[in-house]
Amino acid sequence: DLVAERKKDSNRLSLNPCPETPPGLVGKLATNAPNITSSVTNDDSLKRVMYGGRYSPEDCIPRGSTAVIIPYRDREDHLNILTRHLHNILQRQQLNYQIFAIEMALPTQFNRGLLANIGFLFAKETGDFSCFVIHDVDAIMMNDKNLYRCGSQPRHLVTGSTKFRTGNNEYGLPYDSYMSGVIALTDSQYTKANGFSNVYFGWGGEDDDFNIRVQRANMKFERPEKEIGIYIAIPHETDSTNQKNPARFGILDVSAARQWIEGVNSFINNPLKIKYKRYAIEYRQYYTWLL
Ligand code: UD2
Repeated sequence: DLVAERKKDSNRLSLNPCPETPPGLVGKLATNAPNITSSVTNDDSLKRVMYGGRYSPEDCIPRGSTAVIIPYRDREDHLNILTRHLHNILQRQQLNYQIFAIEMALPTQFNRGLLANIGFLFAKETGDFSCFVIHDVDAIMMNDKNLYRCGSQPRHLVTGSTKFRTGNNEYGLPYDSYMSGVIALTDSQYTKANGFSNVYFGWGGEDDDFNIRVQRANMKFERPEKEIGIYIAIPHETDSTNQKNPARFGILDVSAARQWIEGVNSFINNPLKIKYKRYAIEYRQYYTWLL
C-alpha cells in the first residue's frame, strides 16, 4: 500500500490541479429510482476505493481533502447505501476523501454531538483534512453539484430534504435557522465554535446548540443554491437507544454559558476532560469504523 501511495505521489508531481468545476458532474439525479444505489451509474467507483473508504484522484491534484464523519449506530442498511452513493459522487467531484463511521457502544443513549467531536479528532489523527463534513447516515444527496468542500463560512449543505416535504414542495426545510443533516466546516471553523456540545444524550437539541455556537463565534452557516442542496431522507423508525431527550430545551437555554467550558476542547487540555474508550478501529472496505 505504501509503495503504491509513493508511486502515486511521484506521478502527481507532473499532474495539474483538478479543475475548479469537476467536468463529470451530471447535476440532479433520478429521484424515482426504486434503489438509490443503482440510480448512480458508474459502479466502477467502488473498485477504486482504498481500504478504510479512502480515495484520491489519479489524474489531477485534488483541491483540498474532505473527511466525511457519520455519527452512527445500528443502521447498517443506511450506512451501506450512503457509503456506496458517496463514493460514486465524491469521486466525480474529484475529491481526496475518507469516510468515517463513528459508533457509540451500547447501552448508553446515542449522543450525536459527542460522536461528531470524537470523529473530528479521530479524522485529524488519521489524515490531513481541510474540510470536515458531519453527515446523517440517512441523508442521500440528490445533486452531484453539491460539492463536499468547505468555504470561508461554515456550510449547511442541505437546502431541502424529503423529510420536510410540504404540499407540492418535494424538498423542504422546517425553519430558516435549521442546519441539521449535513454540514461542512474547516478545522479552524469547527475549533472556533468549540465543536458540538457533548451533553445531549438521546434525540434532539445538539444541532440548534451548534448553530448558536457558530453564531457566537462570529460565523454564519451558508447554503448552496436551492436546487443543488437536495437530499432524500431514508425513512426509519425511532431508535430505542436514541429516545427524545425531554431535557433538551433546558440544556439549550444555557447553551451560551457552556460554549467555552465543554465542546471539542473537552478532549484536550481541559480540567473537565472527557474520557472515553476506543473498543475497536477497523479499516473496512468502504469506510473506517471506530467503536
Ligand atoms: C434530525 C437531524 C439530525 C439530528 C437529529 C437530532 C435532520 C435531517 N436531521 O434527525 O441531524 O440533529 O434530528 O439528534 O433533520 N443515528 C444512528 N443510530 C441511531 C440514532 C441516530 O446512526 O440509533 C445517527 C444517524 O446518523 C442519523 C442521525 O444520528 O442520521 C440523526 O438521528 P435520527 O435520524 O434518528 O434523527 P432525525 O432523522 O430526526
